[in-house]
Amino acid sequence: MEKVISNENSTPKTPLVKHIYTADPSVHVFEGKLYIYPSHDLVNDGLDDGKGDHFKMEDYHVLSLDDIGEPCVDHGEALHVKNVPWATQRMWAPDAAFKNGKYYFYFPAMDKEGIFRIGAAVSDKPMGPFVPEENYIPGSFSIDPGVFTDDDGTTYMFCGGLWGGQLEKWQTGQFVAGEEGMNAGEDGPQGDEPALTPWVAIMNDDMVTFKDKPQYVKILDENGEPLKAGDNERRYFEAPCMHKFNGKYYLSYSTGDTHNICYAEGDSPTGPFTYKGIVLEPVIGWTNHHYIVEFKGKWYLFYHDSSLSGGATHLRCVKYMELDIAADGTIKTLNDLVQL
Ligand code: FUB
Repeated sequence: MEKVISNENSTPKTPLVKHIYTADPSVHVFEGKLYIYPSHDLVNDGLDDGKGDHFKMEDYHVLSLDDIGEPCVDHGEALHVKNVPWATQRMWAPDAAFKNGKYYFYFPAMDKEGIFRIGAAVSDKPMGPFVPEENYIPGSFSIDPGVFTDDDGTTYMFCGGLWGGQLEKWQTGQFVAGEEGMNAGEDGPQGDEPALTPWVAIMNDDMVTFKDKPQYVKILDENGEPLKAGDNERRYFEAPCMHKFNGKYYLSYSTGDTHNICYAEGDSPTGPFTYKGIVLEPVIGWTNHHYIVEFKGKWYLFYHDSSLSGGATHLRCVKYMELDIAADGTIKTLNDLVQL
């Protein structure tokens, strides 16, 4: 693996690295450093056909920061689709975890039937390289695995994405092919019907299988009713992330076509969660995807935008900002209003 060290110190609202395009950050404190697990956007001439074909994503690089403000290190390729026996394409937003002395890397990819599944890969080191399992995690589907380990050691995987992420296709419990791209939402609930939500599964101790079938979480409004499918400003779309603050659990996520990062609060990691507000307003580019992490007593939001490529939706760059969280868990809304 070829290591590249940024020649600039990391600063808020600035791309962590500029020699490759990165997106969809997940961030963990391992061995006292911040390890960033992003997607890797490759240059692609394909037009945005609404199906996600403009995203050319076939491998992953792991980044790290010794400390906030230090230059970012790119540890090189950690996993490539060509080495994953069951996967064919679309290595989208990943996450990682540490247990039993091993590092686990989780990633969505399309299987040989064009269905998104979640894969697991293992390494002795936080930066990989990661050795993939022969098959995807049995029972997994859709995109954007977000992994959270609670103080009691239980690890949860949250997952799911609308439209190109195929969450609408699983409402019967089986994959049902249907509309694609921008029209995929027509296969899901509409208007006042309850919106779709991410699923959660508890990981077995082996960290590569689930204890039980995934269950959909509940995201409720201020009246205790499920958020509605037509409530595009607040309903779940993709990018689930869980953080724990003062004993409460916070599920944050992207609203997709309205481009917000929102959050909802619950008393248990499996919910129900009640909608609280916006963490990050829309950024340059269509997608908005983030991670919330505590490091050395401060909270940070890692996110991406398309500023480095001058606005190309499929060529993004990971950045960070410090988060302001009040004692009651309320998060102050942030924005990154880049002028291109
Ligand atoms: O990077 C590909 C997809 O775009 C991710 O899986 C979504 O979260 C969105 O950021």
